[in-house]
Amino acid sequence: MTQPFQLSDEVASALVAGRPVVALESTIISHGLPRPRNHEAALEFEGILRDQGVTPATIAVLDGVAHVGLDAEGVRRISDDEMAKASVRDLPILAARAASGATTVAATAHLAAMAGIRVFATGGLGGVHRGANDTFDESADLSTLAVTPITVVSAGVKSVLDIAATLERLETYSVPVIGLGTTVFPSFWLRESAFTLEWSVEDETQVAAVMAAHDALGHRQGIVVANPVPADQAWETTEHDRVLAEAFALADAAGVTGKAVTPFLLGTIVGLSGGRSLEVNLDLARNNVRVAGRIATAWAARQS
Ligand code: PSU
Ligand code: MN
Repeated sequence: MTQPFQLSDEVASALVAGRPVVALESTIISHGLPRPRNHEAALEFEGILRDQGVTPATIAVLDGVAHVGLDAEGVRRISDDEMAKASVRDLPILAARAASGATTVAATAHLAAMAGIRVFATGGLGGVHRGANDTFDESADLSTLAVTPITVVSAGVKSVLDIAATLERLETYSVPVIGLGTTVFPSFWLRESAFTLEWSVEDETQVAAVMAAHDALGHRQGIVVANPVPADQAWETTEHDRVLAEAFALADAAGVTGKAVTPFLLGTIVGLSGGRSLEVNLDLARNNVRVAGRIATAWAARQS
């Protein structure tokens, strides 16, 4: 059987040498951020890691090949080309058809873990959508983290979701959720949600210690590190609430369902907020990438 993914030379040599590597997803670039800011962001996320001495592994499927680590042309393609939003279940279909897809948190985590990458940065994790008791709309990000050993740094889950239900599902799946310097679960654009966490850690070495203990127990789930957006970069709560209410009304009127819901809401919210939500999204994602770089560095140091 051929290898189900292609490592870039840079990622392959970092993994062999035990140097820190952080996985980055491509759906946030293709479907979560508007052009041309998405391309700048993709390059910037990689640059933040390189500045820390960490190797970025941006993941996407290009012409049927799952790439773990993209070259400049790959980064351009996920930014400019129309491509499918690919979750785990789409991977075999893209492979068989030699098609391309931008990988979600679920698909990115799956491929990264197969490649031996232990740390992953995203913006906000997918979760249980509001109204899921009727629609059953629950992101495969959750069921994938139930079976995928990777530490995901996110600013909580997007406040467009049902956060209570999402946290319950993570509990059911035995996925640890750890606040970084906080016991309040963040909600993407906001530092806080209405929900508290049982566990918090102060720094990246403590995250690496939890990862080591998780491995020693034979656990194969992911670990969620909840990293709130810095206070001076968070969105104003009243404006956030006003825009979200409007966005939900528009999604309802447009009858958006399924995998189109998250990109629709994110895009609509950027428009309704006059671009403010986009700046916060970029800030929180940069912050997650930086923290993931530090965790990967602490993890690599533990292994040596
Ligand atoms: N974080 C962001 N922007 C995004 C996403 C995360 O800042 O666009 C994407 C991730 O790829 C995540 C997806 O997996 O949103 C969730 O989509 P869904 O709800 O359809 O599973
Ligand atoms: Mn969904």
